[in-house]
Amino acid sequence: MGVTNSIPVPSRLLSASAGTAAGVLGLGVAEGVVRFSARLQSPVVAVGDRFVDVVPPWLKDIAISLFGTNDKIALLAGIGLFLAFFAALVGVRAIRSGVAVPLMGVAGFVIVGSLAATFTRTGTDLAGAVPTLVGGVVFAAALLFFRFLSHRTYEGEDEKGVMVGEHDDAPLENRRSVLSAIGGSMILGVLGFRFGRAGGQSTAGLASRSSIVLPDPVISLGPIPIGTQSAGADSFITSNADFYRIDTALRAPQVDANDWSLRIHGMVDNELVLTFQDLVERDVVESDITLTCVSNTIGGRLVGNARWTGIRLDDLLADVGIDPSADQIVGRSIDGYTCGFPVAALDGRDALIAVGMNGELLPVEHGFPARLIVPGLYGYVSATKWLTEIELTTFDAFDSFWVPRGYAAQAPIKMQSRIDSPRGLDQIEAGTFAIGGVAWAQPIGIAAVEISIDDGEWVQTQLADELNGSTWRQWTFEWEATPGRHSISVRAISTDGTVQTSDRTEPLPNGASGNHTVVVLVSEDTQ
Ligand SMILES: Nc1nc2c(c(=O)[nH]1)N[C@H]1C(S)=C(S)[C@@H](COP(=O)(O)O)O[C@H]1N2
Ligand SMILES: [Mo]
Repeated sequence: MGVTNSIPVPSRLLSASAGTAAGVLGLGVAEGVVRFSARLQSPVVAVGDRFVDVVPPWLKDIAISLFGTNDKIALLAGIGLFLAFFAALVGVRAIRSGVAVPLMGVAGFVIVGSLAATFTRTGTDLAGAVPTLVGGVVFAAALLFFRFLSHRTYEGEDEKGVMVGEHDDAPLENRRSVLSAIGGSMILGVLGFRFGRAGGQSTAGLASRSSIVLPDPVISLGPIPIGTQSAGADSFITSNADFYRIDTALRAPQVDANDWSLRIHGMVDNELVLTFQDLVERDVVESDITLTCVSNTIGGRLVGNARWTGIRLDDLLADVGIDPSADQIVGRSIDGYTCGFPVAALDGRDALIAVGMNGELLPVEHGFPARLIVPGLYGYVSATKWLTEIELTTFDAFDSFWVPRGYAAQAPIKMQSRIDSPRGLDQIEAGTFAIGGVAWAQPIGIAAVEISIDDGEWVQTQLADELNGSTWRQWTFEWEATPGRHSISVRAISTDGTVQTSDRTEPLPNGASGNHTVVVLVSEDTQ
């Protein structure tokens, strides 16, 4: 029968594994090469960055609500899974039939990766594509090698007259060389990844952060008064570890403070360039400010309160002199990200170029070595991390990063209030229960917080002490919980008498509004 003379085809599983292994090796080599120069771009991060740049804001908000601040990990994992699937498919095609189509597929991916790595947010640099090209060549070469190896194995059997038939599997000893090549490639690929991540450019920020110290403030604020903390509310100060992180950078930029400089330019009288040393030689101040993200949904945790150490922006800009026709201050990050806010926001509030957060230098994820913080404005318009430039311009002349993507050009933080305990659908026992939470109306502050149980009348809660108008204010309410299912809603009133609106809006385009409501299940007191 003709079938006994045909060369058996390596199994789908084996071919798919070989394809994946070639992919891991190619990508691992690419990620390893990245370590040698800051100009070399990681293909995965470059593609992810371009993806973040083009993703519509509503999809970003869905991703944040699904994955929270793990949205970056989710995106990278998604890219990884997609690539693994593609590499497996390429392996099956390349090993079991012709190589032309799969190699064209690989070339397609290399082109996409190279473009993403060449045209970055900060400019165009062909060198960025080098790791992708190297990785692509390694991927293709490994694929051809696996094809050769598996076919040689099978053809060899045929020549030796080993009975080969419709069954896919080669004898164990022949399959072993293919399997060990697969294993070897996987290991080499992972080592490449680790090499790329282990040092050089990828830890410059961390290294430089441990070589300098936080400057002392001219006048240091006292300890946070304990009267600011309410029963049932989250910690008044959010620790750096618990502070939410939102940015478009898949990997936090690693900035060496010794190479860093801040350029202040545009519609100014005297352009200025400051080194880190120049910056911290100015008067250093401290301020407690609650930062809020426009993507925060009602009851969400994309809000944090920290003590910031920094330099007053109004003083610095007074020194350079602002052209009276400039109406926008743009902060530009080392990765090209931009925020923009009104010159008019500098009305005496503590807008800072911050270098410290809760008594330490800024963590790398929160913008080391310097970032902007402006009380009362959402982070996306004001709080540029990894700050390298401040440009005075107009709203007519320039749109910051999120504006062309549908978010408002001007975005004061909306007054909000949140119930921290109980959490939604908590089960508690009947009896006295401390309902508690936070409310914010930066920079003017909160005058009252009210709750309504089971849609009843709004009743006053007990406010904790106010620290300043730009921090959140905590509140608590001693509730006699009765058995059953209850809903609790909260609303705030600011110091100018405005009552928080119950009209619900989405985060897009200028922040969510509406009352936070939780439903709680109260069981009979068991005592
Ligand atoms: N360079 C840079 N700065 C940025 C962003 C960014 O994407 N890149 N995101 C802004 C947004 S949307 C917010 S809410 C705050 C969040 O600051 P945090 O991560 O320190 O909490 O940073 C702002 N600064
Ligand atoms: Mo944000």
